[in-house]
Amino acid sequence: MANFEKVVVETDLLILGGGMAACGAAVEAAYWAKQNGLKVTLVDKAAVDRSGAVAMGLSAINQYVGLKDGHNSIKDYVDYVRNDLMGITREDLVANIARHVDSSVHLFEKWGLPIWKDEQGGYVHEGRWQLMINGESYKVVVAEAAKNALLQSGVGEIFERIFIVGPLMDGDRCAGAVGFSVREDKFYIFKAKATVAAMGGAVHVFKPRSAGEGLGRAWYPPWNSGSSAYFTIAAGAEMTCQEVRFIPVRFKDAYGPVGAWFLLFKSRATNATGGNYMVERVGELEKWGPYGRVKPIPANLRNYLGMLDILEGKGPIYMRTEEAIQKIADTYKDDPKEYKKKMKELESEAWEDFLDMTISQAILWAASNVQPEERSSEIAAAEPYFIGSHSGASGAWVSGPEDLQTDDTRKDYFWGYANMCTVKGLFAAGDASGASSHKFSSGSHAEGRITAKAAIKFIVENNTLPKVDDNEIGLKMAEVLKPLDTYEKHKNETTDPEINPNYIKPRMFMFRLQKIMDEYAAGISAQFSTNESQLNRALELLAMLREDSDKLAAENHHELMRCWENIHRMWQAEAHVRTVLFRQETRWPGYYFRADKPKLDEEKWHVFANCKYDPKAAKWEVFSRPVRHVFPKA
Ligand code: SFD
Ligand code: AMP
Repeated sequence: MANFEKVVVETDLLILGGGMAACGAAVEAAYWAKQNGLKVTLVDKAAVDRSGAVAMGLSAINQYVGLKDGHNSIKDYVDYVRNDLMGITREDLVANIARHVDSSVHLFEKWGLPIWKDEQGGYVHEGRWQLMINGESYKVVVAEAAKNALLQSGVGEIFERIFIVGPLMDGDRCAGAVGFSVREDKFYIFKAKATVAAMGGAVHVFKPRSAGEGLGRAWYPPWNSGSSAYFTIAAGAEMTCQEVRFIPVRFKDAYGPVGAWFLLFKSRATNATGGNYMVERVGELEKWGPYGRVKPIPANLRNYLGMLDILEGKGPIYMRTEEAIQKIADTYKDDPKEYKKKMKELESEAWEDFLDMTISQAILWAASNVQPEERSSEIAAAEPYFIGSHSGASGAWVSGPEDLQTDDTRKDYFWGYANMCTVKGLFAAGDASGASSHKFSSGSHAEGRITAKAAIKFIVENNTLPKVDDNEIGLKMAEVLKPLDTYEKHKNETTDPEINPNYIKPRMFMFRLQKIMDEYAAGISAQFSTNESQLNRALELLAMLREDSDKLAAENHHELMRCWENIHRMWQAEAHVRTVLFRQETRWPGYYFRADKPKLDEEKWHVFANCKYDPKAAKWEVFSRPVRHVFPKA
């Protein structure tokens, strides 16, 4: 076996990940740990300052309820999320985040994040729930507060560049995690009384549009690879909404955001013939039950109307940037000086929107001579991602807060500690927790805070370090490092290290996974459409892929990480395919279409589709759970 030093770390609370949810968890945990004399350990595969989805920055905070201004209520937000997710959402979880999110935003501002202000000193809204920010350094600001909270209070420690592979278990209780350094020959064993999984969602499970040297360019950051899903599945936790992937419509090829264009600049998107699918196809919305009639129209239905244009050969679809800018500037047309000033301002806002969060889109505009005030830009539906914090919903099935349960929901949605999975001592937040979409960066931070507080309560009430069998640790270490051994053993049996009959490199393995998902599980090549036979074929091919995962080979630390990232993706893929197969209807056209079950079926399928893997029996179970209301329906 590869010669790695074994490092054992004992702690009270273990926070896995260093993104928005983990940073929220760190701030809250530091406070409660100090009160209770506990230790907190945060582990990130990267450097907290720039890790996760917010690494490049963001141009907006997408969840701000504004309770203080009295414009919106918590119920308003719950109604919005329920409708956007076509009726399938955990209202207790959404409401819990909604009532805490504003305070996370106020903290961001206090820590130095510039939020746009209007002339009266109020926040500039992009849309009803979204605030405009100068967010290039958003993650650095949030990370600094998390690091200060943990390190200055003396309760915490932070490990960076440690890739977490999977859970440690003590019977039915989570006992911590194992991982390895991506820089040094060290294998880490973290033993903890409670563990928070906050390792983001997953990208590159599906074949991306990008090819060749652009391959790493996707909407979602390439380093979030399904570790949260794998961790919770491997611990035996119940998962939810694994079918609810997210497909963002983005500026084509560099994936620039569209929110500011649609909401702030009030832009239209039109097809090759100048038609507006949102107007011309409005009749289609009638087919999608009550959800087709709400405002805003759910994200998947907006996608779907555009996709119908593409299917009918009416592409490309263009964001009419030039028209939107002109329309706003026209309100100043009687004052040439003001008009010129406004045009300059709008032009710079357009560029800043990309420079704050998707720099490559600004580079693509520059490289292809696009001036947004003069020329439209193509938009397109991206490949599917798993991001339960945005407009998808996949994640672990977690307990809601006690005070938001009704007599009806208490039995199904509550088991003691907010955001605890169905596995004792294991908690999930941000993309790691499911059925609570539209939390975005701010809501994920708030959910991290909620989760850490509950996890500390769990520790105080269950204050024993779980036992971990040394034998099990030895087996895990051998399993984790195996790709290095496989490479060493067989590296000389080929003239090209990339191709060898005795092993498979992680890059090739990823291509194989992506091809299966793309062609059989409603990826881009399949026009986001699938059916029962295709899904069963995907499962056959995934089973063979799983067999071959035993032969993954790594030349160095970096490739070892790539091996495990792809194993994590493969498990996310399987949970997805099994759940799409289970749900016998089409509920989210625009995310995926079950061509053999092409209609919404409110009577039978107004339920959550949950799944669970039993690691001992090596068996999946997929089943439904009721959708119950905490608030009266809108
Ligand atoms: O509009 C391991 N999001 C946006 N939110 C907003 O509020 N405003 C926006 O403007 C947003 N836009 C946006 C957004 C996301 C993306 C990808 C883009 C644009 C391009 C959503 C938020 O970013 C998202 O909701 C939150 O970041 C979710 O928080 P969290 O904590 O669940 O995930 P994370 O921040 O990505 O952090 C993950 C962490 O896990 C680490 N990690 N650590 C150890 N071991 C492993 N195996 C690990 N695997 C991962 C990561 O390093 C990271 O620290 S808009 O365009 O949509
Ligand atoms: P995006 O850039 O698409 O991630 O959008 C940012 C925010 O605006 C998210 O909260 C989206 O749900 C929302 N959004 C984007 N486009 C629209 C639209 N056409 N109508 C309503 N909300 C939108």
